[in-house]
Amino acid sequence: MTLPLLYTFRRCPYAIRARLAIAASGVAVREHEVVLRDKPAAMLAISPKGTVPVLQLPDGTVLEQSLVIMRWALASADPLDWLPGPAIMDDTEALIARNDSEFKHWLDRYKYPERHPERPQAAYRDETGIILADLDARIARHGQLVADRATLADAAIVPFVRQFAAVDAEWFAQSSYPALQSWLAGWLASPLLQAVMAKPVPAA
Ligand SMILES: N[C@@H](CCC(=O)N[C@@H](CS)C(=O)NCC(=O)O)C(=O)O
Repeated sequence: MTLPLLYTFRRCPYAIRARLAIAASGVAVREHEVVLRDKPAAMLAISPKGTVPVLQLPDGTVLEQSLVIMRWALASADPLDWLPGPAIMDDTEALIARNDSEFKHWLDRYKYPERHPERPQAAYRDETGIILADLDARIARHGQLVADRATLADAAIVPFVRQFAAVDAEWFAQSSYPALQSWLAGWLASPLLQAVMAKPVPAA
């Protein structure tokens, strides 16, 4: 049986969220670990925009956005009940939209200050303060971002918070977001995130 083929990159937060949803669904896929500076011709042939993740289904359908891949996986099977019901749908969409626009914008500048020398690195970090405080308050209130259990929103956002926290782990550890810190620690320790972050076996 031919399995869907996922073009992925281990540390890419978009690819991580796709792998998380695939792992949560239990749907089997093959993975192709991409070298971003040398993308495979077969991937560019089906998805010329050249970003990962990309998922090619056995019928030839190509899914080229991480959120589309997440929803496809969870529509196939959702044993952990990650797909948001109507009560949390608006919150889920708003949180992910803010993450993928505003938070990602400041994260890129905080992570690569040398590419954005107009402002000091800490200024970029400070721009995320309102978002971090909101995430922290949500987790303190609900347990996870939008509910008392992990859902699509958590899986879609945690790879970006992981990346943010790693820029300056000492700063993150002493920051005033205790609920966010323990939420991230819980995810990092979870078998699901650990499984999707396992180092890929180099191709022979
Ligand atoms: N909107 C896309 C964004 C994916 C994306 O930007 N991925 C980055 C890696 S994290 C990428 O492939 N960049 C192309 C490159 O670096 O050449 C999605 O949600 O899948």
